[in-house]
Amino acid sequence: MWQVDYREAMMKIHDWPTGPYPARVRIALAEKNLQSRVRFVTVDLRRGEHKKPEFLAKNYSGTLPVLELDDGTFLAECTAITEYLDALDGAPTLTGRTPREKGLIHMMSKRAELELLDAISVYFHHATPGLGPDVEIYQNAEWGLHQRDKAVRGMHYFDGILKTQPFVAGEGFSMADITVIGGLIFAGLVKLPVPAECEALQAWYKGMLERPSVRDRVAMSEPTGAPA
Ligand code: GTS
Repeated sequence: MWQVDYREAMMKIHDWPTGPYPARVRIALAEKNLQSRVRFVTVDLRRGEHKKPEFLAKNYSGTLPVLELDDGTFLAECTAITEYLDALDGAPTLTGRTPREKGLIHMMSKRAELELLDAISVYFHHATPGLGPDVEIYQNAEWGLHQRDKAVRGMHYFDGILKTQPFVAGEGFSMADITVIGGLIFAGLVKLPVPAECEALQAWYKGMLERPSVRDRVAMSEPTGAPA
């Protein structure tokens, strides 16, 4: 029986090029040097395409990004997709090599979602016009503002972490850094500044924005003129 060789097969990513969550997977792809193995399919968030039945059949949660494998498997959730991409070559660099590294990276990435990125997302969808009235069918501004304040506290937390170590989960760049980067990309989009006193977080982010995987994440899916 013919079997897909996951180490070689092409993949499809359903995403929105400038989105903060899609950025996480794009950064992971570039860190793993997998860009040439991927085709991007744009799902128009502002038109609510991610809430239509065709897309919900790919991801029940109705969120981006989604990785589609050659055998028809759909993987959602940035952490799950990153784990998959990181494991493909048998030499994980983003999700940890030792049990201790894996545990720390998972914990810090989850914390970056809870305390920063997801909180900013709730603020965006509830306390700002978000994706517009056709998509934002339920809004709770009080909850959104509460989450905005939580995100600012999260910035102070990660600033404290980065005062004591070079990366979010320790000595090396990992999925946890990517999640905080996603949070600060979203913060920039909703004009929620990193407090001036969070100097370690600001300095770390400046360095992160210079990493090629972060710098080139949107351009990754732009047409190159090469035959499709
Ligand atoms: N937990 C999910 C993950 O980690 O993948 C969250 C994904 C998510 O919220 N994605 C955003 C989305 O689909 C994409 S973007 O806003 O960053 O471009 N938002 C649309 C919505 O209606 O929630």
